Amino acid sequence: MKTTRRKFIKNAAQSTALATVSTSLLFNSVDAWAMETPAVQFSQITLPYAFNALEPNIDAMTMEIHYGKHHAAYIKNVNEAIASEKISFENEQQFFSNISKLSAKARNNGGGAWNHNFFWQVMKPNGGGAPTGKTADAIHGAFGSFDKFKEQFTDAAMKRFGSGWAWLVSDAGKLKIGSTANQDNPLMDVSDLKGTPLLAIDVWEHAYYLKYQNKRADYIASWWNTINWDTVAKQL
Ligand code: MN3
Repeated sequence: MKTTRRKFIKNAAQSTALATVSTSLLFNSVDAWAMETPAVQFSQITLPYAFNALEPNIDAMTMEIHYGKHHAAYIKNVNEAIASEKISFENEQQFFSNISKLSAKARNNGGGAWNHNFFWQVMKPNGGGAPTGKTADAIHGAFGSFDKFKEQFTDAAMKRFGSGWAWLVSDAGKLKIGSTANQDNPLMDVSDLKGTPLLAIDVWEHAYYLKYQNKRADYIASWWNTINWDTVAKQL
């Protein structure tokens, strides 16, 4: 995004320069401006479906509070941390791969901001079932069968003690299942599990307690009916 913006400014400067005499002045000021590239900012994606669209698997009130309160707060708080701590990383990738150098506020809220944007997109109304095409091939290749994959992923989600996430990642082309605590994710330098996230489930109690109370297993079983395999395929 920044490169694009910088290019745009350069292009604008170049075309302006053709029509003006103060070419060098203009270029100097543009270069000075471009040196101070803005730090990464997080923004909340628009939820790609209605709050009630994942019913009966995930209830509307949970979605409304989860998206509107929890996720919105992570976004606000990470951007506050970026400003107040003068964090200068230019993009999400740099931000997460240097997370060990940042504050707990930046780490927890940065993870929360990114993880939920991803989570909303790996779900859809009338989702679920088994993947097809290259996703099916990759899963069968790595885990033997879709059922074995499902079992292993569910196990990771069940065994994450306390709050956290379970993930399917591609680590240099190798598919792996694991989990992270709190709002950590596999993009973070502090994470044992590393790779490009393909699929994730939020197992914080706020993700399911209103409907499922303490029954995390029931939530996970229902969540399989929401998976948007198109999103998974796009990350592969
Ligand atoms: Mn959550």
